[in-house]
Parts: sequence; C-alpha cells; structure tokens
Amino acid sequence: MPTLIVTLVHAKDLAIRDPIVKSSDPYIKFRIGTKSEWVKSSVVNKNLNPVYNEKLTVTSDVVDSLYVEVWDKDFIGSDDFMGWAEVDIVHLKKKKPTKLDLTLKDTESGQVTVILQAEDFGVDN
Ligand SMILES: [Ca+2]
Repeated sequence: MPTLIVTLVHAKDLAIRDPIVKSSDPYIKFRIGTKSEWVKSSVVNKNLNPVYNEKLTVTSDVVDSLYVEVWDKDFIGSDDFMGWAEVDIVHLKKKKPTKLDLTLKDTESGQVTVILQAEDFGVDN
C-alpha cells in the first residue's frame, strides 16, 4: 500500500474566515487521490501564520496526486474553506524528503509548507 509521510511544517498569509476577530482557526487535511479518507492536522486557533511541525501518514490504494485542503474550524456551524492545492507525488524520489511550498488556489491568499517522503513508492535514486 503506498505510504506517504507528510511533515506539515507551517502555513502563511492564510485568508480571514472569522471576520469579527480578523483571523481564522486553520487545520489542513491531506489525501491521495479523490477517494481516500482525509488525514487531518490539529487546529491552530486564531492564527493566519500557523506553525504545525506535525507528522502525518497518508496511505492509499493507488499512487495518485496528493490533495491538500485548508479549512477554518468553526465551533458553531460548519467549517469554512480556505483553499486547496494538488501535488504530483508520482515522481517523488523514494525515501528522500522533498520540501515544497504550496500556493493555495480558489482563495484570497496563502501558502503551505510541507516535507513529503514516499516510503514505498516513487523513483529509485
Ligand atoms: Ca473559525
């Protein structure tokens, strides 16, 4: 089973989704392909430049693109969308960490920094 280790480092310049406090409570979720379960990070409250330094394991039945979505946690009502990115992981080098800055789409602003490591797929060195 393809296993990808995602180290979620930080995000910056994220969009405001809680206008009263001019901030957001961002968490970031990952999945490989469009059918797998999402793997979610923790929530950082009231921060548009959150630091996570969190390691997540994402698995899938197939090697496909990695999808990344950023959401604002709301404690009343449903969470608000803050952008997304798609990453080609098919060409990652096997077992070699690759650091990427992902620019978020379909939102006002934002960037997510991750380190990806393909555990059992990818290109042999
Ligand atoms: Ca919120």
